[in-house]
Amino acid sequence: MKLTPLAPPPYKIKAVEPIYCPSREERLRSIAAAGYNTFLLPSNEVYLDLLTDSGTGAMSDYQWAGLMEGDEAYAGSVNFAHLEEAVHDIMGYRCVVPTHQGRGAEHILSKLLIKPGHYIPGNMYFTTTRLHQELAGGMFVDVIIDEAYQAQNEHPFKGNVDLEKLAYLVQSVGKEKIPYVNLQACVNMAGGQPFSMENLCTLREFCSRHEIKIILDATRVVENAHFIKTREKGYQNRSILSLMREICSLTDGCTMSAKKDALVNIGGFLALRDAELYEEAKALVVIYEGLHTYGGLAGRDLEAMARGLYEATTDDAIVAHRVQQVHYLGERLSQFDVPLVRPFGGHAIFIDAKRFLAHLAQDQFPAEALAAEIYTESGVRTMERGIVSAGRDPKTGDHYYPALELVRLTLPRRVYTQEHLDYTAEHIEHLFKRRDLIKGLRMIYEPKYLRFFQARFEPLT
Ligand code: PLI
Repeated sequence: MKLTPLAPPPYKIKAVEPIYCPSREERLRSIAAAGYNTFLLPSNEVYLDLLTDSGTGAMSDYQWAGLMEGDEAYAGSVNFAHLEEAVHDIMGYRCVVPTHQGRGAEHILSKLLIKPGHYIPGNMYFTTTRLHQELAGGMFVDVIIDEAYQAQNEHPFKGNVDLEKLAYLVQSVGKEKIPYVNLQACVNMAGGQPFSMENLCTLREFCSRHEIKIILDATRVVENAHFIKTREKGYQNRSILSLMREICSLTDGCTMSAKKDALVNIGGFLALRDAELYEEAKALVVIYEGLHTYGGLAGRDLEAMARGLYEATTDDAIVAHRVQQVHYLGERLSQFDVPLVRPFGGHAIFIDAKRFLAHLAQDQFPAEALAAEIYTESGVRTMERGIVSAGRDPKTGDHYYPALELVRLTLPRRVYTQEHLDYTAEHIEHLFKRRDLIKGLRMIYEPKYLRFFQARFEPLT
């Protein structure tokens, strides 16, 4: 694959954080002590941290300045008013409930709308989202297009909803049992794959006809808007801000983990159009998060979030450079024939561990084993997104066996440089050459919920 040169970033570096690369012996000791789970590594034993893009980005000087303007009043902080204004202006939703992060919003939404026996269709599961749906008595139903499960398929909008699958569900269970469609922007577990505006318009038409709400998971909606602009015919001359407004106008509300596209280290919100639902959400947020004007956050966090939302959506170069960095890493790895999910998504490059470690069965946890090996080889921390993340079917207790068994190399926003990406790609190439020697893992400790965070493993002998 031809390498597209990476354009210089639209920012310069004002503060630096020293990093240290542990020796191979130290890395071997660290990964064993972490039970071969990269989530359990202390971050000072990690050289480059590509675990997640969640809360790991660099804020701008304007956002840092906003921290000093935090109004830490218990009730009615002015920073909440700034956040409300930003969400209304950029996304069009009038009712905003701040939460400590995305899953706080998912919790309140699930309690608000899901009753036992409900079905929640969505374009592929996300770990915390599905768990909150299940804990509220609902059942997630996957209605993403089949192409999303084909790692090699070059479909530009693999995050699209399959309207036939959705229609079949509505026909089988009845629209009364479907409180909303959960539409995720840049579908994380599929490789950061966007939906198209055309698909969203068709979905809106279908849902309006059947009186079903659409709730957007807006966590990576700015990246989704970028892909509509660059991949969908007719949108090339549109600004990210105008695309954001159009996407949100076709939905009834959103959950947001602001730790991603809103460029902050902590924060989230639930936004709604319906004023009655908003009243109920306010009643719930005081139980689980905090008063409805702070939702578990400090005033300064609300300010950084309001500023981050504006920054991410009014300077189109920020998201463009971020996506280019991801694609640069993908192209570098492709030069070495490392099997990757195609096309490259918005926040991360995903290695297809089923093909990288074709000699391992899925219940030998190939993606978990590969993430551990990448750390041992290079000091780079990545994340498993396969059978461990998928968890177990609550009814049968069996593992879910997801079609995609992936290792995610996630780029924090505005943190690493091209040299860091080159280092990562070159070390994974070395590993790819000796891939036949990599052994599978056995799980020796499994927590009840979201096991990927805390499970422990040992190498198979
Ligand atoms: O980590 P939270 O609670 O702020 O957000 C939960 C969440 C919801 N939706 C989506 C699409 C996510 O990606 C998400 C969190 N993602 C994490 C932590 C990640 O590493 O991808």
